[in-house]
Amino acid sequence: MKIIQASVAAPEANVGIVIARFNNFINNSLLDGAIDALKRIGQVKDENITIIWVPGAYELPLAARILTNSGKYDAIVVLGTVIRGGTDHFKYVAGEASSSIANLAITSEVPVTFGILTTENIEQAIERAGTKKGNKGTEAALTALEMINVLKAIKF
Ligand code: INI
Repeated sequence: MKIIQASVAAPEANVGIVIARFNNFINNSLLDGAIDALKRIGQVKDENITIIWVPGAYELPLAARILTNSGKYDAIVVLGTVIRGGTDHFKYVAGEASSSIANLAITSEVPVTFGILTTENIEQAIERAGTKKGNKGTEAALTALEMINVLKAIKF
């Protein structure tokens, strides 16, 4: 039996973080959580982390794709917050962002992790941005670190 499991230490990794400005009072906490996880847990060097701001969650996949295409990054962490409003806008923004990001990871073979909150209201978003329900940015960064090492172990 062969079992492959990876650690989250990736001291030589280059990581891109793509983050939306829309709802940035929440996204800044996701970013803090992601950077903390990359540096403190993953041992990623400060100079090997690149942060790209875009207007909203809808724009995240395009910027992430430019980064995966560049060949310079071992993983991309995507951060944003989509909060349900009075119309269907939420559905299109969140749906497009999530399916495009999933698709990008598969087609590029670069881990692109999903740190986008999709919530009913601001309170739920705050709970998931470093308060009682954890920090989705931290989670997305840890997942990126583990996937960097998983891919290293399974790629020939
Ligand atoms: N962008 C977000 O990141 N979160 C939202 O909650 C949101 N809502 O609800 O409208 C949002 N809209 C902007 C969108 O991402 C694009 O920037 C815009 O549609 C222009 O393409």
